Amino acid sequence: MVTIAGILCDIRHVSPRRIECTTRAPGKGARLSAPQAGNRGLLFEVGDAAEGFDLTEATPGYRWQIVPNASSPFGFWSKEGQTFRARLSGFFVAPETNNYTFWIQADNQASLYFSQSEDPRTKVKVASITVGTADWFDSWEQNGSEETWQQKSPKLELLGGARYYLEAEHRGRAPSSGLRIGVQIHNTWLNPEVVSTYLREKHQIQARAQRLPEIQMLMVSGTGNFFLTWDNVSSQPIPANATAHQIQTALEELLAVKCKLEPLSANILLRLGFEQGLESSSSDGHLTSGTEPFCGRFSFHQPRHLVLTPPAAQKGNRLDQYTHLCLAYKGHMNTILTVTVSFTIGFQNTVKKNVTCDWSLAGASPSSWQFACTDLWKMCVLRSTHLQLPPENSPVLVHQVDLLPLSPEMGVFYVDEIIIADTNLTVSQAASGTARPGGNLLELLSVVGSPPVYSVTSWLAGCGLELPLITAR
Ligand SMILES: [Ca+2]
Repeated sequence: MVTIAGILCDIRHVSPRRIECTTRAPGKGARLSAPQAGNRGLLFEVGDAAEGFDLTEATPGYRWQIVPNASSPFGFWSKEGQTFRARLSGFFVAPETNNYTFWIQADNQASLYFSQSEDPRTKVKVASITVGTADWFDSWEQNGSEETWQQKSPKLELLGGARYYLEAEHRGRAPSSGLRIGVQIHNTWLNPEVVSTYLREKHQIQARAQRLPEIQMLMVSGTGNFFLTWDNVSSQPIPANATAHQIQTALEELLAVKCKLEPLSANILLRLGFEQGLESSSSDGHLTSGTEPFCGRFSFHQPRHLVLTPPAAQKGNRLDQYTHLCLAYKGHMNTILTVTVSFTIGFQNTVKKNVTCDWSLAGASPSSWQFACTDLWKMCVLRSTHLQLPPENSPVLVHQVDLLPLSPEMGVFYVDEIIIADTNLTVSQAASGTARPGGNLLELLSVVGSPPVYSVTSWLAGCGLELPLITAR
């Protein structure tokens, strides 16, 4: 059976290459002007339609051809520099009942229309790109306020053997690599093992979270002192008429990791715990209370360059007295700390010298803290070959110590408890006395109010849950 424009055509002669037939009178509702399904391939039309004008047969330079693939023919528009408008239209016959997705790819603005029937009048826009893309999965889809960007259609349920009208429009300037329409069939046995040209769609998932604090109301009545308890850790006595700041300090104390320095006899020139900011140092890293510190509540994250300036550094501190540099660290294995010591030799000598040496931080791990000391005098100054050794009894005065952590992959790196002292020492964490309410690390805490009612606002690190109540006794 042969139909032309949906009208039955009586066959007069059939040869392997040719069918001759005569159409019957068109019935009511026949669409004679619209495209009709039947041909193989798609109709490709192009013309130099100006902005805002449709592409029709009357368009200057209009031409057409039937193309065997769902793409513009190669070199379709030869007038270089000329703006053009092109269209691919035709029918998609679903090879089986399944879900399909249509894609477009073009080097300039393009849109794809699809009709759930053969009728072009019911076409709707299913995909569009506002600028060119080099490949099928080049760009993330956007459906924001500013622009719609959709290189693919929604998933369409199509019936096997049914014919669907589709049309793609393309605007650009010659020379152009044209427009392509792609079809993706879902629920298929075709996979990367079977099809060498298999393309994997990429997905971008954007997640947003709103972080809210935990707020607890604390009511204190009576006179004398009371204690606050959180996670079985109790505070120092707090007066009943305490200010919000006093309450805050007491709670922060509960959350701090307690540490012990040994030996007690050690003379300390500089101790940097990052609890009060950078103190006598400068760096490009940042203070954080969002991860477990070594001591206190804060540690220092990702310093690429940390400059330690011991007190009275203008005059200098005697390196032969304060020989040891100690610190707690957490980070990538094989982290090396490059230490530069700036110093002068002798009281008269005003020429500053630098000596740089590497300190390999043994046993570094991104999950646990280590504490270690090095002898700057032995490791850096005495070992330095290019340095003339200072004469006996002539002091080496240190003005500045620069730390540059070097890691094979500069991943996580934290430091805490940086100490310059006269001897090898250790800082160790106390086994108890640190509150982690409900297992949570608290990044930030603030207390407002006045006796007898206070409001305690807690920001949990890493979006923790289940913060138990503070109790007052
Ligand atoms: Ca600290």
